[in-house]
Amino acid sequence: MLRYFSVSSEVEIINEDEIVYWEWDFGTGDFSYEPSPQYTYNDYGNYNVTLRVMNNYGLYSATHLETISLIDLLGDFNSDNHVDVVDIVQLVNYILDNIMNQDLELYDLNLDFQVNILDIIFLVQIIIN
Ligand SMILES: [Ca+2]
Ligand SMILES: [Ca+2]
Repeated sequence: MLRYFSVSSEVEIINEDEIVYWEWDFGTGDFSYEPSPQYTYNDYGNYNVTLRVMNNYGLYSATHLETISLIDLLGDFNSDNHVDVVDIVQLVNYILDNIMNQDLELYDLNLDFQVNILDIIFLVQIIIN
């Protein structure tokens, strides 16, 4: 369940040419001092990512804070970053419209190689939890 998060230091506070120091705090106790680090989170959740930079005169910027949400998108059939009743409707429509069991990889949530009512139940449980 690794989720990959890429950040870049496009901060308007200081002219980028003058920045000599970057301090990223990924909200996990891990830091990076690269201009555009890549960081992998081990768990889903909300993380406060902060960036502070220093220019060549030794002046620090204000801390730039962004909260990122890493969520499990299993069951997000319409790719709107939410797993909700709209996805249930899409799954129900799929089951009603298709008897060939195509797109198993997408719709077979409980991995029994069939797309049927059990997958709807599985999806409902995802949403409830
Ligand atoms: Ca969705
Ligand atoms: Ca299934």
